[in-house]
Amino acid sequence: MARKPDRNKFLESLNNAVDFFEDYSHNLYNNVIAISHNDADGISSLQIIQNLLHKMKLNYDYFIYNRSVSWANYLSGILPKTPGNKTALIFTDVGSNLAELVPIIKNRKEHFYILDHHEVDYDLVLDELPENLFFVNPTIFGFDGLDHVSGATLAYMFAKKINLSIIKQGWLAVIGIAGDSLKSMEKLQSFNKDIYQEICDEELVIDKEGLILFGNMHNSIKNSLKYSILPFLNGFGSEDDQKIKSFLDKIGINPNKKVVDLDQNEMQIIRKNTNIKLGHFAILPQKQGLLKFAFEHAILLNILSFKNISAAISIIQQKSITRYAKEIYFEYISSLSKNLKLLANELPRYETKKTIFIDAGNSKIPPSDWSDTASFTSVNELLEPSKMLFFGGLEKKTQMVKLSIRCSRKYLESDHKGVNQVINTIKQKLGGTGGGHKLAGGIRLSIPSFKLLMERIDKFI
Ligand SMILES: [Mn+2]
Repeated sequence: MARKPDRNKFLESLNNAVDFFEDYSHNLYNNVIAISHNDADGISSLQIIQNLLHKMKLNYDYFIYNRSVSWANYLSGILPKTPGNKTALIFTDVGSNLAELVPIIKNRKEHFYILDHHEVDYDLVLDELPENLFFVNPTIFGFDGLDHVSGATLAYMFAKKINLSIIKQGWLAVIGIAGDSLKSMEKLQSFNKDIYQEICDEELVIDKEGLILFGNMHNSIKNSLKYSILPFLNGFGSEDDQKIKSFLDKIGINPNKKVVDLDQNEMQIIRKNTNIKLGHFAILPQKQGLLKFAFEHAILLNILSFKNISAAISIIQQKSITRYAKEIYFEYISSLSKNLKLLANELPRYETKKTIFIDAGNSKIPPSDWSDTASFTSVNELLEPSKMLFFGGLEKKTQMVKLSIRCSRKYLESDHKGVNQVINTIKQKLGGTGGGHKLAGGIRLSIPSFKLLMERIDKFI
């Protein structure tokens, strides 16, 4: 994984898939099924592919996969009853569970194109993949699926090779990048960086420099201090309006001024008095209000994907936000900042040499919020990045202990086991259900198993 990315080998595999798809779509395919993931990156990827299929005048259907059922179950409802090679399937931002998928694909005649940036769960020998599978995944060539290339970046690269005018849909790729990387734009690397540059050069997206208060870039400085989720500003986050207002009055900043309207001098003053940083963010010029801001647009899609997937798919095509979506967004952001404030200041914590356990079991944070609270704790580096975070506790409804487990990239760099490996070890030794990837995952355990885990936690890690 730490090996140097092999750009040429990866591009070769991408070009190979592109060539086959182009050839067959002229004379063989009469229908295409697009399947994507239920988050901002997945929905952006899907839109890019749909645009391409529309331009190619191909019939298509689309489906969203939320990983709650096995691929076998899911695909049994989607694949044609009589197998044939006139249907192609394109998976975007999903489909690297090859252990599950390869046996299914082997028994089908349809052609499968998988464009994914998640790590493969399988001892992959490229030459031994079924002939009807075109597998494009930069992580097998040493690229990082978060920092280097998003699902939408990959979909964009694929589609643009077939039809150059897809470049006009580049703003979709920027939403995907923002949603998956959760970083300001100057931190993009490799393919993400290259295509972001290209899309800015085409003026489809405008790159701006300013104070980074993600979650509320569209708002007044007063509200942004209160509801920024990246960074979460301990001391401002979820505090009383009056406290924030009087701070801004004291340093001579109009509390109602929009973050994007602050001048150099005002930004300088705010930076001197807080630890807010300057950075780059992306503006979508053809959209309005909150949707103008790529990061906020992506967060909205991530939220809607869980609550109401058809609203998510509809809003990515809209210029302006609906009242419904705006309310859901505000509710999400305000409870997240409230939860982060509780976590940073009040919740009981137990530390060992290598871990921090934060008990949310009897707190005001509902179990349905635990996973997102843990994720934003980790990306905000609110806790020592050299330790693995276990966040959760007793879930009253199920009488099981539910834990969200997170670690930072820094943590992995010093040769520690990733979250997925730790979860597998716990499952082997203590039972429970769960899974995840190297930075994030979750597990449910019985109360006695949890007690044993707490006693021996450093051994598991
Ligand atoms: Mn993705």
